[in-house]
Amino acid sequence: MDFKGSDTIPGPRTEDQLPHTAEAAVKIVIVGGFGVGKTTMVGSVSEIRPLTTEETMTQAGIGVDDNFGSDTKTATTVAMDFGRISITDQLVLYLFGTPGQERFWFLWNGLFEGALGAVVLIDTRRLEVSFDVIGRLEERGVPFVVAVNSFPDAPRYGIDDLRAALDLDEEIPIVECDVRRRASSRDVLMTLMHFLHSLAVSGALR
Ligand SMILES: Nc1nc2c(ncn2[C@@H]2O[C@H](COP(=O)(O)OP(=O)(O)OP(=O)(O)O)[C@@H](O)[C@H]2O)c(=O)[nH]1
Ligand SMILES: [Mg+2]
Repeated sequence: MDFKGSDTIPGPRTEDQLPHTAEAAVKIVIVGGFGVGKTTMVGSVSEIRPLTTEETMTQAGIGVDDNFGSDTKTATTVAMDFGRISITDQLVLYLFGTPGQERFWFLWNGLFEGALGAVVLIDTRRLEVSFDVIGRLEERGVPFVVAVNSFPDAPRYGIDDLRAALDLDEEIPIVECDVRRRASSRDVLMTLMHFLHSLAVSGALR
């Protein structure tokens, strides 16, 4: 078949192409309850235009969906967010943000598949959601760090109090962040990478 006359299918945009020096790619999931800032984090840190699957929150969701903060929030993730960040010239992270609404949590198992590690985003106004989230990661054996996304009106707790409230082992890093800021989101990912590295060195990484 002669395709000479056909329109050329555009290739990937230059900024979307992997650096030719990239040697390793790692899958990381960003997980947490409804509206904690997962999509915002993937968007702020991604070096490619992030893929999002957000749908407008409508009246139909009232009584079905979580509605915390919905006076300011108009969209919610229904499948996943996807982004990419190069940590070094050789190491690239692929970021998968999970949906926060409980009715979509069944999708998490697929998203956890092959993940080397996770960021658990936490809003201290709704700590209770984090118990389920952390429980699921522990069940799957996915190592994680906890990042507290500091909303202005959220109660502030010391790291030790948070560790106790979430029943986290001593070695699991807990950091504060503002996911709207690229540098802050990047710091969280660096914390996770250092944690994964320490697990690998100690032989604890499965
Ligand atoms: N003030 C403040 N607002 C934030 C912060 N992080 C996120 N937001 C806002 O909070 C809202 C929730 O962010 P999303 O990124 O949609 O949260 P999500 O976790 O992806 O939500 P779901 O996909 O619905 O679970 C957005 O309107 C953000 O702009 C923060 O650190 N401070
Ligand atoms: Mg989202």
